[in-house]
Amino acid sequence: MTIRKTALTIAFPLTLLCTVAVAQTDIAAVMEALDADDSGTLSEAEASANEMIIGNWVALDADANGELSTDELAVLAQ
Ligand SMILES: [Ca+2]
Ligand SMILES: [Ca+2]
Repeated sequence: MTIRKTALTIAFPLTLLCTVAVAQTDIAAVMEALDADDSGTLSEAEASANEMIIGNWVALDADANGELSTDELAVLAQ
């Protein structure tokens, strides 16, 4: 049971990424809400407040620079 539950937990956020449509305006709102230092990008610490973003951190951080730009977040809106 434990193994099955873990597999589901891993698979679910990826499914969410593909199926949930997030409006572009929501991406801007998410960025504004989470960007605690107003740098215009999300650090891993800032993103940790959002389970969906931190759960897909590696996939979202396309250039692997340790920060999420609005463009990288916009993947959630496609
Ligand atoms: Ca920031
Ligand atoms: Ca990045």
